[in-house]
Amino acid sequence: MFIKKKPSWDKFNDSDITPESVYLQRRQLVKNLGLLGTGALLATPTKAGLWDLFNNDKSNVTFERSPLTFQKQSTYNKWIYGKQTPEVKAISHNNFYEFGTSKTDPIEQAQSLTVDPWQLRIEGEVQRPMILDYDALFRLFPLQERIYNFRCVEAWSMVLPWIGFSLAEILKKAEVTSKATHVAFETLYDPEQMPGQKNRFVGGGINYPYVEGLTLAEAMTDLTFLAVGLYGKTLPPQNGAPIRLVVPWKYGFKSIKSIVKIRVTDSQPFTSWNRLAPSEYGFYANVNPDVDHPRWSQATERRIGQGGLFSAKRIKTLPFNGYGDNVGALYKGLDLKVNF
Ligand SMILES: Nc1nc2c(c(=O)[nH]1)N[C@H]1C(S)=C(S)[C@@H](COP(=O)(O)O)O[C@H]1N2
Ligand SMILES: [Mo]
Repeated sequence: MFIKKKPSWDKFNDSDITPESVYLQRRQLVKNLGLLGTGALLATPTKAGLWDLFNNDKSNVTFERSPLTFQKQSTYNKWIYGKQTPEVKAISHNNFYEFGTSKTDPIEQAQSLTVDPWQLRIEGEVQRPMILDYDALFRLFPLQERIYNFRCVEAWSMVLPWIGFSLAEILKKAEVTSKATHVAFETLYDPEQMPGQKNRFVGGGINYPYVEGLTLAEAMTDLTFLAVGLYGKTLPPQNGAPIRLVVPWKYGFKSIKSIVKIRVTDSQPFTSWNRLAPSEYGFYANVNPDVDHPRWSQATERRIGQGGLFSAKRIKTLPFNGYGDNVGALYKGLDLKVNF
């Protein structure tokens, strides 16, 4: 299938993408300076740059990732600004509180996560509930690669090449009923495999399983993606294998990992971060430089993997993370300061 029309959110140039050789050279430089394997530092928005300098080692990665076949749609691989994040950063600087709250806990703790067998249930307000097994996740729809900007509420960001398909594809197949208003998502609950679920201190106080939600209109927008791969291969567990949500115009916490349930609902579902700290994390969580987090500004962000040795490059944050043309209409008439 050929994509004839370039989507308006598709603004990368191929020249923006860093060749692998360049970042491998950079890694060698950091290694020569003796900076590898120094260990994790506390990563707060202000310290993300320091973390970026010191942690560059993926020697503890053992999880095997399979190459994926996908449509090399160069039209999807474009973006407004910046280069693709080096893979080593994307798979070693993570938030996945089921494995601990520091940025390096996921890569260190998640390698033994069992992702096959897996079951993903689609249920609730649908005519055709489904249970998809591991293989179905890769077979159900043609896989596409989409390079998206990704911004965490902690004011760091990356540019990531996801592989997967639109959430809308699955929802169309399941035939959403006329009562549906929202879609709820749930991560695997397995305290034996996830130390953060076993121990409240390790898991950052979240009431597990991790849950998230979207309005039905948000869920049906083509931009809303279910990723099964990253950098041409299946997802590493620390990034949410075998399947995770990617909602590029919202703060990263909406992009729930390692999903076992998609439930179409007739009311707004609970979401983990909103339940934990409602004054800090709203249901919508649209990226918005004009609405600060109570404890820090959201006007700028640190682009992980770009900039000099001593700091990640700081860039301006865009409304809806740059995707306003695509999704702005979903929020017509809504006060985005109240509905943050
Ligand atoms: N189940 C689950 N999903 C999650 C999280 C989490 O702790 N648990 N963290 C979220 C946050 S805050 C961010 S920024 C992204 C990070 O995705 P990445 O590690 O692949 O960059 O995952 C999101 N999805
Ligand atoms: Mo985040």
